Amino acid sequence: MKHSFFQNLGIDNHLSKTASSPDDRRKTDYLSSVSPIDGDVLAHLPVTSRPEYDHTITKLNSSFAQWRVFPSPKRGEIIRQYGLKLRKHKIDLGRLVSVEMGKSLQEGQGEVQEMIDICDFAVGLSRQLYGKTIASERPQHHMLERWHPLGIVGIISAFNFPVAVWSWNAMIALVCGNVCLWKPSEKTLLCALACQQLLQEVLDENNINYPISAVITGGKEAGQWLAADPNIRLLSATGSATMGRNVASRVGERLGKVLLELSGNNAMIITPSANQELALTAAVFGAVGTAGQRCTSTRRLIIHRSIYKDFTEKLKNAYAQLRIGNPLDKSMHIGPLIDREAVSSYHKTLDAILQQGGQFLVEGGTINPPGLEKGFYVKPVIAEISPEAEVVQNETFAPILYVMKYDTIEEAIRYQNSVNQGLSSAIMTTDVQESERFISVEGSDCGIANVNIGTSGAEIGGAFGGEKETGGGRESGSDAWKTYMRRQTITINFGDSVPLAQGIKFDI
Ligand code: UN1
Repeated sequence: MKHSFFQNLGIDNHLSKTASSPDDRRKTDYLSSVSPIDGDVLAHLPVTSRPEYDHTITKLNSSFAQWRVFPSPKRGEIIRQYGLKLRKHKIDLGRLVSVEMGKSLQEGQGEVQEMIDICDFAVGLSRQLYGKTIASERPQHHMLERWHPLGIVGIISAFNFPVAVWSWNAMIALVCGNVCLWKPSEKTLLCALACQQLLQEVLDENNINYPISAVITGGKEAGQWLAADPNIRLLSATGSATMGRNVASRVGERLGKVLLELSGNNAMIITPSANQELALTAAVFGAVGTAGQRCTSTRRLIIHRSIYKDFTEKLKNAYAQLRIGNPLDKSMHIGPLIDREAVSSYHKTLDAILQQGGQFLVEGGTINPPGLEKGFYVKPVIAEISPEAEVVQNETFAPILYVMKYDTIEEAIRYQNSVNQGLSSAIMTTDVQESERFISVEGSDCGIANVNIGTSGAEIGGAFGGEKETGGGRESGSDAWKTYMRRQTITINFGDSVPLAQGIKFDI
């Protein structure tokens, strides 16, 4: 595959490393970037060595000393320019996301739009890192709460949102005055190098000659370096619950800070009063969009018994219209899964569905679109199954949708909350009591609870993340920025004595 956008994004020099001599190859480990569209190897990229990692940490620590004193609105100005750079390269970067990750062109560009949006948010935030003044109980004293940056923020990102999720973390962390070290998924390295390159261009244009962001390439081991390293003052990790557990326990050993955005197992409740057309579109996009590889993908539909038959028929018809194939072809709805391993876990889940008493309303299987036989394409599946079945409790990153019946709203909410994950949830209803119930304390236990929209496709303005095995972290908008800063409580005495709090007397 020849792609001019490699050049436009300034990453063709990385590609030239693919041509390194066999001797060079032996000296260094390489990771391959493979397009899931057709199995084409796009690049072989050298893995960061431990000495290189240590060197990067030293450099970032010294950058931090400079960046933290660069006034935050000025930091915002750098991010503003990065947003402009992204606007300029939206088509190219979106295309790279599609080629390397396999999502549709529209969704690839949507991801870049999400980056642009978070840049805009971060620019505003750079003038709004507000602290507090607090009344002191002591005479002639006052208290302040201030926010300071942490230092190096480590970011481990997943393949499914190879650019947006990094930017949620990095743009906020940077305006807060941190510097960032990014370990992208080893499956989407070119995307990371392109984002980094565009940021570097902005720094060069502003004569900022120290790195505020760096990328390391590697697998699990590199992730463990970050987790074990006390220089990483916050480690934000997006991925599976298994990865999150590994990372959190290592960071926990050193009593460091983590921000986790892990598995989702998102459900939509479809009530008798729902607008069924709206519910159908939201459910189908939620389940098959990005080939079911979003943390927010709809995995479960909890449908009221009275409309179950009718609605599942509509679903079956809708699934029959879906076109699976090259995501660069605008007429396709569904692109490939990320790799062979993903295809095999899809198949394992299909076997488990049958073993656990489920039955398929829409059957699965692999497909080989002509000319793309080395890609990783599968059919989206609908399975009718008990909400208690074990397979339903786990997230499979594939377009597999479970459908189940409910009788009362209490029961529906109980099913919705019965899994170990707690990222996103939705209810389709025009009944105000039901919707209020769903968003009340007795309702959804997820970080995201939507009414009459699907489980995926969150805007950047809200805090993004979830409860339980989803990890509890919040990224992106609202006041998620506070996680990237340390809070300092300050008490100032402008009097001539030292009165103690709680009325304690201490005379000398
Ligand atoms: C993810 O899958 O990790 O809400 C992020 C959404 C997107 C982000 C998903 N804005 O679906």
